[in-house]
Amino acid sequence: MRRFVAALAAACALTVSVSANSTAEAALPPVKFGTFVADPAGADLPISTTKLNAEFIRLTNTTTRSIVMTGYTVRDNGDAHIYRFPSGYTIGSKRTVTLHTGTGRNTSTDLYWGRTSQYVWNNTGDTARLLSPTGRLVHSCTYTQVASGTKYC
Ligand SMILES: [Ca+2]
Ligand SMILES: [Ca+2]
Repeated sequence: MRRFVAALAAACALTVSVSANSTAEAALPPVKFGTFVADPAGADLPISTTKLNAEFIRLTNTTTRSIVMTGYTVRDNGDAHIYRFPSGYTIGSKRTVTLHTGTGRNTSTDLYWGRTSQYVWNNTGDTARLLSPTGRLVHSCTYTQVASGTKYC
């Protein structure tokens, strides 16, 4: 009997942890940051398009519907750099887009900030923030200096 009670308690604990987990999932931001490469491998200088594009941050649409990103912005610490999504740009359900710092042709999977002479994400630490068209904070992610140069938001 005691063993049965213990097993029942374990089953209940499992149930609780599962439901806590689904609550956490429900609280996910509709669009959230993922891989954040603030300090790609190798020397920053001299600057090249390849190096600028090796610096990137990913965004994923966590919802079951497409989200039109018109008016959304990605900002760094102190709004020193502000990225505006192209008008009408849409991220499909569960899709991920990579926002590169440099220049290139925008596609459904890759976007380009358009910078040619400066990085966006400080190697010593920086905070990425995604703001809605009305200026509401949708998600933020802080990179603190690590050897890999990468934060998984
Ligand atoms: Ca950097
Ligand atoms: Ca910065």
